[in-house]
Amino acid sequence: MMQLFWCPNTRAVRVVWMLEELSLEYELVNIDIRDTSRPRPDAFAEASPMGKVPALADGAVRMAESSAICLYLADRYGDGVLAPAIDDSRRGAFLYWLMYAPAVIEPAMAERFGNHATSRVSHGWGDFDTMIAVLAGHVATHRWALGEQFSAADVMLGSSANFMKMFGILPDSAPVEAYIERCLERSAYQKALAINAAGGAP
Ligand SMILES: N[C@@H](CCC(=O)N[C@@H](CS)C(=O)NCC(=O)O)C(=O)O
Repeated sequence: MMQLFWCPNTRAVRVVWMLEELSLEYELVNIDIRDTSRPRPDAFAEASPMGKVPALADGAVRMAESSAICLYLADRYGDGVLAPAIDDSRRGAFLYWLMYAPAVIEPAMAERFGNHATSRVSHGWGDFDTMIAVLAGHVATHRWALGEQFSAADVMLGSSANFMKMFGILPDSAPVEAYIERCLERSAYQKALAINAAGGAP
């Protein structure tokens, strides 16, 4: 059975959401990210050179990075449901929004948390306000990242938007709030949040 190396209240919860969307069987292996002195499974070290969760062991596959794991799971097990096929014209937009979370939202969050100076042109993520404006503009006119079809991109965008809300840095934005609510209505996300609240118990 595939193993997800995770820790409650981290980005790993989004991969639990993804696994639940796909109704896959998996084992949660808890990694205490705050105590590096505790022994860690070899498979975790192989999967995550940075020692970060989430990380995945699936057969011979070892990998980390939540967006990469979501893409892997969608392509490998989604049967076209959570990711458009390689030759589908929506694939480009899908990849853009999937990567928008780690490439734009998360660095912009760090900018906001750290009170760093903005530099829209030279910073790869633009700046926090533009990041929010672009996200809000898209979800104001699209139910999901791709329109009517929910996809792995929404697992990344929705969980990132919900992080911003939970951390109190989401500015007033009715479209983003409504998008988070749409995500929270999904039973797979509810199950992942319940697993998280229970510390890993299903
Ligand atoms: N870009 C990575 C970020 C992963 C990450 O930073 N995970 C944090 C928890 S949210 C972690 O494992 N921190 C422990 C550490 O870095 O030692 C992803 O999206 O998977």
